[in-house]
Amino acid sequence: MAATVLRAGLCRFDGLFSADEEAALVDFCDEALERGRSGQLRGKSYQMPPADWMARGQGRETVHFGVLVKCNKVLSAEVEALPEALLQVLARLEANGVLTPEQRPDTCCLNAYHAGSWLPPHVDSEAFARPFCTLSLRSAHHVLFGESLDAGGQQPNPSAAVEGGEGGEGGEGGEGGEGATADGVANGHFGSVKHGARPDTLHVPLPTGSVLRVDGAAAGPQCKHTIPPHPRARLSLTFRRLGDAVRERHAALRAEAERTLRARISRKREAKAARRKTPAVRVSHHLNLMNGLDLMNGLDRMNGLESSSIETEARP
Ligand SMILES: O=C(O)CCC(=O)C(=O)O
Repeated sequence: MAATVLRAGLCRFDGLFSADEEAALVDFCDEALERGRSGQLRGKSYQMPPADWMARGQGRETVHFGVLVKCNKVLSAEVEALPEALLQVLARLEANGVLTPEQRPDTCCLNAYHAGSWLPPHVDSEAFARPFCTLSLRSAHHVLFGESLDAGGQQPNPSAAVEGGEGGEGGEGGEGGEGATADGVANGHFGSVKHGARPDTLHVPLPTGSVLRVDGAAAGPQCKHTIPPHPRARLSLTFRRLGDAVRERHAALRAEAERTLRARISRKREAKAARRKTPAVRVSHHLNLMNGLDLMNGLDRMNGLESSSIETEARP
């Protein structure tokens, strides 16, 4: 395992997973996506961006574990818990000192980038504690960090001149520069090259199997990060820990929503029973008959719940 400090707060870890383990993680991601597409995942775990976002490449399919993140907002909707495969990844990160037990993430966002898609500059929600980290899979790419990134520069621009090479500090080339150059997609083949030339922009190659830990100033609020367009499909797993206050607030919101839902069901049944002039069936009996998923789906339909978000920038 090798750790490379790229800038204060930014460290990349390589060699944490064997080739077989990487392949198994890719399979896990593909299966999760397939289950999401076919409606087999809980609640709102699976998210597909709107068609117009997809058309302009600003989109990625996502599967959310632990918490739903939509437009960089943390929402209280029902999603899948962290599965065993991801808990094992976290155990590996911990065993190798990437994260301490106290920093252990309780959420993960699986990002599935299609060929050509990109992620606009953003600062991860303040609802998440720092550090957080991202594991790159399927194909190598790079991420840009800086204070003056802008989304316009992320549009593919094949005619852009290659100036400044990797640009910025830390242009180390990763696995022989695979992420940026192996298939002819050097940084300069996209508009992102102009950001690469800016002194404050850092290009960080992301070889497959690498884990990038983001902390301190690199995690915002001034410094943003962005994924430029990439011609090949890529997967990433972003692990983050909800801040304590946010976790408590979300638990309270869900409890409140559950109480409201129970009261609503009770009122409906009583009204129905009154219309039939028969004794009301006790709501507790009805709720016992509902399985957990019905109840959670009911909760998710409640408006107040989903509007409960904490955010900095609503971007990706
Ligand atoms: O795909 C990546 O490497 C970065 C993902 C990211 O920035 C995010 O999920 O907020």
